[in-house]
Formats: sequence, structure tokens, C-alpha cells
Amino acid sequence: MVTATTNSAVMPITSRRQDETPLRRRNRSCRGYGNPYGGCGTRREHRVIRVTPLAVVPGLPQPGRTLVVGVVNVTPDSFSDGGEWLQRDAAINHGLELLEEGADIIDVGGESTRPGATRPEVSEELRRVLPVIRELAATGACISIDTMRTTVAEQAIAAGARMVNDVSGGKADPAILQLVAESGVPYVCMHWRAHSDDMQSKAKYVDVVSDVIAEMRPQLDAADRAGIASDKVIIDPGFGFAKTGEHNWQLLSRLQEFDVLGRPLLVGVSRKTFLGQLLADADGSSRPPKQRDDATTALTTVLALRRVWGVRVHSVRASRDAIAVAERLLKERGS
Ligand code: PMM
Repeated sequence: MVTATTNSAVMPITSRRQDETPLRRRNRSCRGYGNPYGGCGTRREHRVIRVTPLAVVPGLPQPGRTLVVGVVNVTPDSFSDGGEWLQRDAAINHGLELLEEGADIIDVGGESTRPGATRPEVSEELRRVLPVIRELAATGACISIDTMRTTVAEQAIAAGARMVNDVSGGKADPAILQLVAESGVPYVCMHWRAHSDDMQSKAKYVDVVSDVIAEMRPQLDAADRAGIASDKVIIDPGFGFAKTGEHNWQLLSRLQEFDVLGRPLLVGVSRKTFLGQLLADADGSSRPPKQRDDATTALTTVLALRRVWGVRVHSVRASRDAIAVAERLLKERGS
């Protein structure tokens, strides 16, 4: 059970009276930021009250708005930008550009997780990411390592990474949890069912939102048992990972249900296939990844109005602008 002091947490309505405040009363009357449209939402929204608007993760930037995590894929085969930043200098320059555009964190990855992808050798993953992390971290920027491997996480932290983004949430290589606990860095725990070569065959749910939440509980328990401080664990529903487009939309439309896990939420929808499908041509051909940025930005606005902790995006400036718009509206609304 989360408590009133937990950031971005929720509390059951049954325990709300003892510390009622005007803000909470307003949220209870369902006009708060929990529902960006300002009206009454689902029955579940009636049962929860947000305690604080934005989560704070020790050791990471705290800009007082939704954070922007900029993506640097040092891979030949990522769906969104495969091959563009494979060369060391290109990747470093791209990271610097994203910082210039306003990224709060740069997420450096050396393994593509596109559906059907085969895994690189550990040595190759290390060769791709370490020089990029070293160089970007030397500027003082906050760097995250996007990896499922303990060895890679360990060497990335030694090279200056300050967060581990594990898309398998500790399931691919459980020793990573111990490493993260010992290092004391924040950890992104994503919902995950299988490696990319097999994940879409596992995109079957009774109710995707409830199932993902239920499957994340043991992942969070494992992180807890390994000794990772609970305020350093960020959750991510894993859009596109063993999920169809329909699943992704359901997750997005019911994101508030993840509040029950009492953790900051990171959302990675940037350029993903379900946006290409939404924006398909009349002949049914999917919009190419780089032409999905406007739709990604539209989602960033929605997510910033909900005050999710962070968005993981390729086009940083557009998302920063969207967040600025959302924040201004929230300020006007008095949130
Ligand atoms: N998606 C990708 C890679 N890493 N990490 C997190 N936490 N969440 C995501 O949704 C996520 C991720 C795949 O997208 P990319 O190829 O554009 O990086």
C-alpha cells in the first residue's frame, strides 16, 4: 500500500479524510489533473486521490515537469532510426544535439529491441555504448544505459551512466537487480514477457491493463528483494513489447490505473508502430517511423497533462514544447 508521502502515488479513498486539503478536495471532485479533460472519468478515478503532482527520483534531474528522456540508439537495426547513430561520433553528436534541445536524460542503447531482432554479443553491445556514455557523461549530462545485461549495466555505470533502463525489468538477467542495488542508481523496470525474436507471439491478455499491472508486481518485488530503494524504481508499461496496437491504446487510455503500483511512470511510445498504423495511408501502408513525430508530440501533451514522470522520445525539442504548453495550461487551471 502506498502512503501519503509517496510521490505520484495514490491512496484509497477510504483513508483520505484525515489529511484532506483543498487540492485533494478538488481532485476528488474529479476536476484535477488526474483527468486531463477536466470531467469525470472512469469509476476507478473516483476511487483515487493523487498525493503530489510529480514524482521525484533521487539522483535524477527534478525539473518540476515531465522529464524528457532522449533516445540515442547505437544500433544498426532499431525500428525508429536504425544505423543512423551506429558510429561513435555520430552517436555522441546526436546525444549533444538532444541535450541542446532540452533532454533531461540521454538513454544510450546498444541492442535493438524491434520485434524479431536478434541480440548482439555482449562485447559488441559494450563496444557500441561505452565510448558514447563516457563522452556524454563527461559533459555533466545525466546518462541512462538501456540494457538488459548485468555486465553492460556495470561497465556503463563505471563509464558514467546514472540510471539503468532495463526493458526486461530484471527478467532477462536477474543479476542486474543486485548490481543496480549495489550501485545505488535509479532503475527503470519495464513490463516484459520475452526477447524480441519471440515477443509478439506473447501479445495475448485477458485484460491488458490488469494483466500488465499484475505481472509487474513480482518484478517490483524482485527489485525490492535485491535491495533497490523503492523511490529509485521507475515503472514503464512497455508499449509495443508483447503488445499489439490495440493493447497500446488500452494502456494509454487507462494509464491512471498504474498509480496503484505507487511508482513514477515512464512512457515510451515515440515513433512506435501503433502510431504508424493510426496514420496509415488510404492504401493501408503504415506511416514511416520518422513521420510519426507529430503524433508522438500529441501524446506527450496528453501525458504531460497527466503529469507522468517522464517520456522517452526521439524528437526532444517537440516534446519539450508540448510539455511547456501542458504545464502552462495546468498552471492556469491551478493544479
Ligand atoms: N522502447 C524501446 C527501447 N527501450 N525503454 C523503455 N524504458 N521503454 C520503451 O518503451 C523502450 C525502451 C524501443 O524503441 P527504440 O528502438 O526507438 O529505442
